[in-house]
Amino acid sequence: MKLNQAIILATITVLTAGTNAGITILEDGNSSASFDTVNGQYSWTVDGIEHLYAQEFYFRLAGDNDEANISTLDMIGQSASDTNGFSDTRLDALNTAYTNNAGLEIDTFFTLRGGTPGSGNSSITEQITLTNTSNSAISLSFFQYVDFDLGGDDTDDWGQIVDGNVAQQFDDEYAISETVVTPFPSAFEMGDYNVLSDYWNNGQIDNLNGDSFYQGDVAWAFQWDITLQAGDSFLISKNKSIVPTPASIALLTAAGLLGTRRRRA
Ligand SMILES: [Ca+2]
Ligand SMILES: [Ca+2]
Ligand SMILES: [Ca+2]
Ligand SMILES: [Ca+2]
Repeated sequence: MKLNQAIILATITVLTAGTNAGITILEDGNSSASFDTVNGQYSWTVDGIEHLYAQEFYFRLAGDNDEANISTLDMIGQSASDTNGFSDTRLDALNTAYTNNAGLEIDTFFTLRGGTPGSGNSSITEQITLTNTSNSAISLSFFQYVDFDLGGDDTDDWGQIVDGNVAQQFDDEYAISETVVTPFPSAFEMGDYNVLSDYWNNGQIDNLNGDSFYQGDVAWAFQWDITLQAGDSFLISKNKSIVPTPASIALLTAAGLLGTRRRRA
């Protein structure tokens, strides 16, 4: 079991007081999404149900010995906005830009679209832009790390990577699907959050191992290996959707997939 959300919130409050970390809460329809400037997104609630433990972005420049959270870069600016005021006047989008002061800029843009109250549906679109403002090429690996605990618990979840660019996670009540619209990831990994969360800040280079199935406290990551020529930009575009799933269908699907894996083992 992991720390519950109450402890996480208390920790973030302390960090806020100590390091001037900002917290932004987006709201739309039946949903809210919360972000802090130290780690990234730490909450996604749909009809009051918490589904997300963490989503964080990491990078490793050529020559670095480990991956670092993009929040270790200098923040250029951050702004939340209302992109659908005609239907819901609350803030639903967050734009944050970072720089390493050596020509690399990383810009993240999240847009939350909640469903109607009681529907259990919600989606977030994400665009990450990496830009080289220097006069020489920059090579780096960029990582998205995400740990959903669907329905607020991690005990009944399983997940898979399909076709190298779609991550799916299920329990008996909910499903989350993330599609990397563009560009195709260089690598992926579906596994236990204990394993994946140790990749970052562990003092060594880690690359994702291509595992595509896990049952338990599921987490996943995508990796992009990039060389940005002078003046170039690299845009990563992703969509995430949470939907409720009829228990019978989810259980049948899980049973069928697990049966297949047993025969192969
Ligand atoms: Ca709005
Ligand atoms: Ca669950
Ligand atoms: Ca590492
Ligand atoms: Ca999890």
